[in-house]
Amino acid sequence: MSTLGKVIRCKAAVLWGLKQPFSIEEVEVAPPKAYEVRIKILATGICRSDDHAIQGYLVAKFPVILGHEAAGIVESIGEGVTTVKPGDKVIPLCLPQCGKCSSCINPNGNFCEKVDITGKGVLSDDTSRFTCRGKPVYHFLSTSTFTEYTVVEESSVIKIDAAAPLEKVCLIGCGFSTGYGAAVKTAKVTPGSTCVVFGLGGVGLSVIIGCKSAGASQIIGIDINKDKFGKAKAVGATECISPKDYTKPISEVLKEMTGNSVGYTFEAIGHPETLIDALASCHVSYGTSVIVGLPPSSTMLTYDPMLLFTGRTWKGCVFGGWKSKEDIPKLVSDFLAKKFDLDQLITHVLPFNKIKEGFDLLYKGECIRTVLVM
Ligand code: COD
Ligand code: ZN
Ligand code: ZN
Repeated sequence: MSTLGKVIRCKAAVLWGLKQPFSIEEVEVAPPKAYEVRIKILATGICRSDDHAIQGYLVAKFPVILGHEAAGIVESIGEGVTTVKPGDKVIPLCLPQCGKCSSCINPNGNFCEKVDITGKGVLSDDTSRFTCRGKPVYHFLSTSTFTEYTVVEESSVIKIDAAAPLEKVCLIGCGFSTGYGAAVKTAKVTPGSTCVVFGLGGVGLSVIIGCKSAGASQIIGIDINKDKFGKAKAVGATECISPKDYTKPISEVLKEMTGNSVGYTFEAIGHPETLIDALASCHVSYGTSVIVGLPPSSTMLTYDPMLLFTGRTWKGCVFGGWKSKEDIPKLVSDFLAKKFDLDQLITHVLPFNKIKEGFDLLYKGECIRTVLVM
């Protein structure tokens, strides 16, 4: 029976309030309005930012359906939609590309002003497409993928190659692209260079994959959890160290280890102290440090301006610096052409209704990426 134009009843993981457990509920998903797309989600990764919303570090409106790193198939489209059609394989975009705002029209910007970073939780007509037990349930990062069906705006979805395995390329929707792009797109790591990556979670490992593919000759991974070292070396780190093993500042340790040649550092933890450590660790005059992790909102940094005065470059990037609509299909093609491997990042695959176990793995530091399959 066709679902076209009808409300779909399906399973979703609803979070009723801050720091609450997920509740698998039956929700109603309204048909897409004009310029909207309803997607059947088939695979969704668990990203640290979903937990940031649970803990309140990232603002969300409750009750909410979290999840933003996913892949699926278009079920139906609203009036005026031209870039996708029912049956297309797609990736929802937690960073939209509207094509019209000041970031979108500049070749160097990607922070589209349609991004829902302030947690409005609604689509452009200021309403939600989800209801549960008679109450509206809000959207998250314009995507909401911890559900069998979701509705997004056309600016928040892109068609990908029909040959793409959805349970793998879902990582291109956030974690992989964020880290890989920080190295190859934002820092533009040069061949033969020395790189240091702070934080060896899924994002940090993706930075390492980017540094390696850009031809870096020395890649040092840093983490306080030594269990992360094996995987980091498997994806390309040449050495790994824990700051806990040293009494002197990590910048001094790195200077000695590399003969004072650190060209690039990346912070993929999201802590104020390690952001400054990463800045201080790149070369005094030609080093570049890239901010990938984001500390909890309202955090302020204090640092010695001398760190920048001497010539260092301090850069940030969202989603690796990629323009999402333009670049995601290319990243999927590069994956299909075996230019990088995503298998090493996927440590666990669980059925969707085991979402709580997936988050437990994240809290215990036992996974790189858990992918939930519907
Ligand atoms: N020193 C060294 N390593 C540390 C320290 C420390 N003081 N504290 C924690 N770590 C390590 C942990 O042991 C862990 O291995 C790693 O840092 C962090 O990994 P994960 O698995 O928790 O997180 P990731 O890789 O999934 O995500 C990291 C981000 C930095 C991207 C994330 O936390 C974040 O800040 N997100 C918001 C910013 C963003 O752009 N996100 C992408 C869009 S959702
Ligand atoms: Zn994410
Ligand atoms: Zn835009």
